[in-house]
Amino acid sequence: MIDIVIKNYFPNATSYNVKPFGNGHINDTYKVEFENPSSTYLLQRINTSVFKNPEIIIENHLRLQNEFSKNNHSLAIAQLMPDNNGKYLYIDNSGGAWRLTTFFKDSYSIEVVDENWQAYQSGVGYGWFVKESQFLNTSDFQEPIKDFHRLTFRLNQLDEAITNNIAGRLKSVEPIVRFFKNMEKSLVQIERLIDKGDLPLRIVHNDTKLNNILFRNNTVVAVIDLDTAGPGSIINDYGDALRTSANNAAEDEKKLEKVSFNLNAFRAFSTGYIQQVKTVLTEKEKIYLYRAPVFMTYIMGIRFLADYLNGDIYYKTAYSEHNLDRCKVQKKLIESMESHEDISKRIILECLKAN
Ligand code: ADP
Ligand code: GN1
Ligand code: MG
Repeated sequence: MIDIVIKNYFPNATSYNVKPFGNGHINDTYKVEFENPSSTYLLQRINTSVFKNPEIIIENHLRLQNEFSKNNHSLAIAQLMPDNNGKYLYIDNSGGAWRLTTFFKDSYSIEVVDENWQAYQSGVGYGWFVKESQFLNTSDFQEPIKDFHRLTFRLNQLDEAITNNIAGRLKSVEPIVRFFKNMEKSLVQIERLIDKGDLPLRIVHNDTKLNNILFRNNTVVAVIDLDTAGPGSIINDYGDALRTSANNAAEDEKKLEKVSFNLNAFRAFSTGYIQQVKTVLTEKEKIYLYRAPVFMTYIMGIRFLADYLNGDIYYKTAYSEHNLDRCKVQKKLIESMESHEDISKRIILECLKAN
């Protein structure tokens, strides 16, 4: 199959090397390398159980591509490449949806920050993305997944998973379910602020985990994985980025004692991010940024939990307790973030005051 797909983009190609690539939880990703002349691309089969209308992803990506091409940048997003018929989305005979993009050579992504510059550079990357998107009209974009970061939507999904208990796993996770249920009221306020427009909708990335940043040597070179980019709150991006960039351990770490909020990484990320977006932020956004890490870590925690209860139907998992391990990490991280919230607020203020 993959050869037929490659032929669709490169009808004359004879010699190339194609191999699975990356650590994403959603799409199937391949690196395609040609010799003579040497060139490399990233080929992806879009997960259409997750993205029911992949055309939306392509339209949003092309809009971003067009906007970002207006200025010269030291940072980049991947460019969509047309197929042999000039189309950016290719549907194969079995209904698989494919896209091809440029590949950032000699770049790498990471799963955990172990040096502060990595957090700083990620902050620069994701802040740059929002800054460069500031003049885009949110109504020109469609949501690739409706209500993607809407807390009440995710809470309803969790409630449904609890009621149905399809995989028969509820009994074993009751204390964890209670932890998340006990917290929900304290977070719904953020959603109300978004609904009222107090926290504005803008074009944001919406999937700012650490491994969606590409580094070359010690510098950020690209912001990738634009599948969910579209209308959203800055709370989504800032919070979700810190969920992975300011965790001392991996998203699925089994040894929970390793999981804690990395305050130095938080400071470094916030410095880079706020440098970029300072002039773009509204006063209300500045006030509520501090709550974003807990808000987004909570949303991911209940999504992993719901998927565990549903029998692992959404995220790619490597073993049967994988989603539960991910959920436990989010819980531990929320506890650690909350105990650092006062100092986090002060750090954000310092970043906002800095020149
Ligand atoms: P998923 O949606 O499944 O997370 P991604 O688009 O994030 O898929 O790609 C998976 C991984 O592939 C990334 O974490 C990164 O390491 C690598 N990758 C993605 N796009 C590129 C690119 N344009 N150039 C180089 N590496 C890339
Ligand atoms: C998925 O595609 P990937 O692996 O970057 C998910 C994110 C979650 C993340 C958790 C479309 O991101 O929302 O935060 O896993 N993307 C989608 O690791 O659901
Ligand atoms: Mg990704």
